[in-house]
Amino acid sequence: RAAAGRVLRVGPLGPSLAETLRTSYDALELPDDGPERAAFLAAHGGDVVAAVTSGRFGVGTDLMTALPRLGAVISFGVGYDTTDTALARRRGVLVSNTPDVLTDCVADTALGLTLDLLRGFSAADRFVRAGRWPRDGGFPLMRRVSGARVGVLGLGRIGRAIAARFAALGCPVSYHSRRRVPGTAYAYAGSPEALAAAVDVLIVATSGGAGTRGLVSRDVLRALGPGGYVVNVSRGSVIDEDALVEMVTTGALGGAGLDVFAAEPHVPEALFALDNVVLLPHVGSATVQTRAEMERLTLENLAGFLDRGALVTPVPETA
Ligand code: 8YV
Repeated sequence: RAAAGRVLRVGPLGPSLAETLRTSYDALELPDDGPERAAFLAAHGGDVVAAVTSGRFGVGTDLMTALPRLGAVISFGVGYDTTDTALARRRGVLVSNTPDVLTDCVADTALGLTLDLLRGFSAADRFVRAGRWPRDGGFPLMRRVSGARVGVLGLGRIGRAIAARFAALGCPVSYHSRRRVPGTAYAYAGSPEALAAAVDVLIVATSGGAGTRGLVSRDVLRALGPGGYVVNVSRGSVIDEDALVEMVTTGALGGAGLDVFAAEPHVPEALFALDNVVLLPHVGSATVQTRAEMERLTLENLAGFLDRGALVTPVPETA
């Protein structure tokens, strides 16, 4: 084996992945934050060569510092903003994620959230279940999706899959990314604000982390306006959530479809009573098929590191 030492599981992960880590790798399990964790790290921190985690937990600065022999952070999921990649790079710690295998499911989620938000399907379902159809007559008219102007913020792998879905609905698609993406026919907007001003629906598909925190600011939401909608399948941190809550409540923003939130699993309760928002519990990649692929890729990265000292899908920062 290229790396002799213990595997550490950070965060619960899925039951089947946790089971494999326990039975095939005799993995250690990081206790919840508190005195128990400190004692655990003092006893075992020096044995750990690989940590398996997810974007929800990650290996941040403090934990990485407590693992002096760490050689790899293997993250389940495409986003790894909770892992300190700058420190990892300085220390020569490799980091992997699970790209590509979840692209279609996350793009499907963006499409589904948009259809639900503009057409009011979840709200209409609540209307029927409450027995209101015979009492109140028909449901109010909603907003057409086909042909609506769609802006994708972050035209990476997932952003492109989202764009292709909306292009198929006859929606004019434009985008903003840090850089222009060569070889696409979609119109480029020079800033998030310019993009928001030009579209009916703004779909957030950037990566999370410090570089995109608050990118969808109050000004960007204002540019979207009362007739505009925002959909987020990225990270809650990308949107100014306080501004969003205020603006969907007052009608300064038309509506929001959200799969991710600033402080998951807590969702601002002010949103619960609103019919112009659709709220999902971070299910972008949550299908049996995709989660199985993510798990397979996670275990391939772990085996690659332990056997050959190489990851299958390293992230660009530490590749
Ligand atoms: C999570 C995600 O990884 O891939 C991502 O970045 O946000 C999800 O797929 C998954 O929920 C496990 O935390």
